[in-house]
Amino acid sequence: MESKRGWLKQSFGKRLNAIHSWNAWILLLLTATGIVLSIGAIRGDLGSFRVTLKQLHIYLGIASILLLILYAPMIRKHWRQIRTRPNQRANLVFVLALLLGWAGSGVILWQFRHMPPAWNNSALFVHDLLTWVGVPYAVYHAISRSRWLKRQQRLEQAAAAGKPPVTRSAVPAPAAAASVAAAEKAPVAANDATSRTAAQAVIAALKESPITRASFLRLVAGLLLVIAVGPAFYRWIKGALDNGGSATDEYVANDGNRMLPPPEPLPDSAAVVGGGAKGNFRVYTVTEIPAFSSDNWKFAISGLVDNPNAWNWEQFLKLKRTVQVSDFHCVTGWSVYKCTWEGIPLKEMLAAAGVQSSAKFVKFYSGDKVYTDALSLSQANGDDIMVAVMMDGKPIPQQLGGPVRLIVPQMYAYKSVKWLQGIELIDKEHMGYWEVRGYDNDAWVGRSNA
Ligand SMILES: Nc1nc2c(c(=O)[nH]1)N[C@H]1C(S)=C(S)[C@@H](COP(=O)(O)O)O[C@H]1N2
Ligand SMILES: [Mo]
Repeated sequence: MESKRGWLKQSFGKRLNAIHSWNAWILLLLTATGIVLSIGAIRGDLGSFRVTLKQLHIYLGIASILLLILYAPMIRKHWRQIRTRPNQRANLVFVLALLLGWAGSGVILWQFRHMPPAWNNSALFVHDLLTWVGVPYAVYHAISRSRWLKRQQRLEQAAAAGKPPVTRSAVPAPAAAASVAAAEKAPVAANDATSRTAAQAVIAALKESPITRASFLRLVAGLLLVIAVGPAFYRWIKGALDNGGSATDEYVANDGNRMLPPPEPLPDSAAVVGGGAKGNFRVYTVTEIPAFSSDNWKFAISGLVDNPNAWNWEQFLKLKRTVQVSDFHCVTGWSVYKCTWEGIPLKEMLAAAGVQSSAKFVKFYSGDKVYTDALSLSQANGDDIMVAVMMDGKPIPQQLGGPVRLIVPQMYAYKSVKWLQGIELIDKEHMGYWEVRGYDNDAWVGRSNA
């Protein structure tokens, strides 16, 4: 209450300024945390800090929404104040649209567990798009309105008018107005002075080159930003709007795995019964992306089973496979729909291994030697859980977890261990790589109690 009165006591301009600079700082921190969070390649380096960082990003986002709420009652007056400045009005509309868009999509992503996956996917797209557009804009805004550039501009104007530079603080508006008024009041001599000033102004305007140094610098800053961000933005938007999974084709074409012979697709797989995956995977790893060769690749099931087994590639390819179509959802919001997976149903593999009654959990080991995860035995016996070898009729490429990865379609994909090489039946619950670092062990999509 006290602080609120204090806030309201301040002049309108002061409050606007405070909101503006708070907004700038929060935006800077949101950008920094958001960019770090979005880089797939440093997930492993961040480890559990990633979860903290995400929480921080969310708090900052809430703070920025609070600022919008503080600003809301001021908007009418502010809008009127800048009625003669179309640029400022355009800027205001644009910035408000950005902030509202970020806030709306951010809240959806924050509350992803209560949202349908398609909402998360769209929200992530909007959040990313606004970032690609908004952050360069904010940088440009900061440069072009920086005190330094404004001073440049004043210096130039002054130079063009042949006068010593005038700084805003040196001649406050009232003083300037007073001197003009005084000049008008004075007789003859003043009249002379007025017309001289007017004439000088005309000449000054003529001298002013259409491209001033300040506007040139602004142009350069804008161009540099476009050059710096443009190509990456182009790649991102191409991938985001591409519904056919062209990135996957590229991974398949440049696969670093050497698995011979290649798996022969089943008819449903060769015909891609799902019609082809819709969307692009984001390649996630917590290690370097490993490469495998059929010369030394092995797959084993062991632990509390009657028939532990190990296969080399050729033997593994003889296991009976089936084909299924399923969606793939990452906990960070993106989804790939209608993937046609071919592989060995996990429950068949478990049945063949002869699970002992003391076994309660199934632990999965990645060939990256770092990543693990686990399912309860009853979860692991779900019909659609697959030890996958092919996607859309092609071998799973290295980037997407090939030669063999786990697919748990109804859970967030951190359960879908890439480069799967080991399955162990255990009697105690095991917390997987991300679960240890703060992810929910309950990973069901859209039906969580968390
Ligand atoms: N070995 C391993 N498996 C993994 C991960 C990983 O980092 N390492 N990331 C998980 C997460 S969080 C997701 S969303 C999916 C991503 O699969 P993709 O890289 O094929 O898109 O893999 C899952 N399996
Ligand atoms: Mo994920």
